[in-house]
Amino acid sequence: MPKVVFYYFPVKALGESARLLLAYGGEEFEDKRLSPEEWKEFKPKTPFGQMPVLEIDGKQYAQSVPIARYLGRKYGLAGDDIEQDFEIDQNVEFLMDIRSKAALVHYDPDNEAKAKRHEEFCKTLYPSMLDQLNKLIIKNNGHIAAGKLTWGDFVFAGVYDYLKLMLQMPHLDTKYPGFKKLQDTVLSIPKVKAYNDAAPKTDF
Ligand SMILES: N[C@@H](CCC(=O)N[C@@H](CS)C(=O)NCC(=O)O)C(=O)O
Repeated sequence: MPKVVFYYFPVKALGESARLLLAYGGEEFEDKRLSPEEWKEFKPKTPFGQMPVLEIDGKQYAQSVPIARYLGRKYGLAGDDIEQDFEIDQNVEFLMDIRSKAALVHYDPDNEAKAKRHEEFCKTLYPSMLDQLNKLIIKNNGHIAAGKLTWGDFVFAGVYDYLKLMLQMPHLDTKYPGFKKLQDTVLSIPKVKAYNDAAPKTDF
């Protein structure tokens, strides 16, 4: 059996998709949730000085979306052909675009600029992007792409709470019930549920 170690901070954010996928694949893995001190020591040993990092028998895999794509392929959660593979990549990238915009605001250290940009994005950006995402999910029978369960759904399920936090939209579930439903679809898969029930509870 390979030795699998997954390294991330003690939150879901960009790390949860891989944890959910490893659980789906029935992979036994060490779920290393590093403290700031541990991270300081580990950072120079990672490919890009960032986490998440997946390690399989000593080989490191970095970047959250490529890790999810890799695990998805391994566990039969890719598209049926290159057209579907493209669609999954495309729609996950769009989800990540929303995350990047929200992160610009969330991590702005200047509170005044942060409030101003949030207001601007709430008017000019978020509504159309979120509507577009909602339409994609409706068109794909409650999934992010390809009309079926794929690794892209795990990216969505893993990052959704973090997205709500960064968008400052705790009530997003009410406006777009399909978002929560998609997260629940993934979290209710028996092996994923078993992982999730036992995992440390974090807000995002
Ligand atoms: N594109 C990368 C971004 C990774 C990233 O931003 N990681 C952050 C945590 S979410 C990090 O490691 N921050 C600590 C640091 O840069 O020292 C991915 O998707 O994996």
